[in-house]
Amino acid sequence: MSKDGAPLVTKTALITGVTGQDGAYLSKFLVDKGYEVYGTYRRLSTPNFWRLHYLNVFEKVNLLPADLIDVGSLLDAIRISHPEEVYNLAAQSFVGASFEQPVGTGEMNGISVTRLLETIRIMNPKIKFYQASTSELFGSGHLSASNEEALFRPSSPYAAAKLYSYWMTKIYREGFGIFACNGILFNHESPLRGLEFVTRKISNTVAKCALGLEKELRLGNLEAKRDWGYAPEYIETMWLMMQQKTPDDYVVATDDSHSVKEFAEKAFDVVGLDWQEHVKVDKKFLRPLDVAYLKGDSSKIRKIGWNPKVDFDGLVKIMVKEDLSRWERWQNGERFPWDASNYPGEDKILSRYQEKDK
Ligand code: NAP
Ligand code: G4F
Repeated sequence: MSKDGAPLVTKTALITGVTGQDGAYLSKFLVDKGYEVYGTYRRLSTPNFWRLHYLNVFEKVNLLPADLIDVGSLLDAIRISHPEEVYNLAAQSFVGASFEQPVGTGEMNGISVTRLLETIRIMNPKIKFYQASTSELFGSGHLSASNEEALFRPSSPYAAAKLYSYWMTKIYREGFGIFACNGILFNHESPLRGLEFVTRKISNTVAKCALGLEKELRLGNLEAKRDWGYAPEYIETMWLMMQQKTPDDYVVATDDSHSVKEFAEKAFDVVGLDWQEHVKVDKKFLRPLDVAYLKGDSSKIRKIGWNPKVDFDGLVKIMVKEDLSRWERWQNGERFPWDASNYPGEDKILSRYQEKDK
């Protein structure tokens, strides 16, 4: 029996991008459901499994080396794992970086999805396929909540590549009868979020400010609004859509939107500091194009049983408290798997926009 008393299922799933935020949470979720879980990771010069360790799931995931741009490795991952369900989460997931590496982002977030779909079509078209689509597809110009029918106006190389893979997923569903779903997920965050994303950058820096380890938080566009939810609740929808009778596309969101400024203000509130004394705007963090406003309408996925509980305030608290606890433990000499202690200050990382200014 699983933790919630439901009978355990014995299915096999393959997750691409198992080392990322969503990959780690989804691994834990599926392992707890009784799945045999395989996960792909890419070869790096330094191991990168801290999130799987953090969730105590590293020992339970079967690891397969594969790179999105290497078709043979994807083919082997499917041949070895024999999955009933493939969750394609691997991607170049940082919108900011997509302006600096547009070609690589196109390969990884666009063409590679066709590589995977082709592999499934040829090897075993009965495999179910989940594609990590995104609210970035909606892009700029929306003034109200977006549902599955809203217009797509991608505003970054990231979003353009994800739009291509969104359509390819639909095309393989309609053209080849593959059970393929697009999860159009709005921003979802957690203490396992990468440090370059704005929410975790804020929670981590706020924690350091509270402990006297840092004084400033340098941010770009404070006015951008996002629909931010809690990642562990979002990954549940990936599984949920794959259990339906027919494949479909679903928006996943809290249906609420807040600005970066509000996030920073609330985060400093959690530790009793005034955000205005610490936040500085730095144009290094502005993008050539930015989506001003994103808010979802997730009625469709809620109709099939999704019921998230964590709201904006709750999310900010979870993230700040966890980063605070980590830095406190670090100050007490405790060492444990965690990204921030190895991360270089962002001043150390040059951007192509800085070069342009010279
Ligand atoms: P993440 O933490 O950045 O994880 C991305 C994963 O992709 C990592 O495991 C990464 O491996 C892997 N990867 C990157 N390039 C690869 C390559 N060339 N070959 C193989 N693996 C590669 O992202 P996330 O937040 O978990 O997001 C998961 C997916 O959902 C992504 O596709 C993202 O675009 C999409 N999405 C995310 C959100 C969100 O708010 N989080 C919203 C909508 C959609 P390394 O660990 O080696 O880097
Ligand atoms: O945290 P962000 O980098 O996330 P963004 O661009 O919304 O993308 C995330 O969500 C997408 C879903 O909508 C995913 F598809 C994607 O993979 C990723 O997970 O930036 C959020 C907002 C942007 O408007 C950005 O310009 O925050 C603004 N921002 C302001 N200062 C900043 C900063 N973003 C970052 N990363 N760093 C800053 O200093």
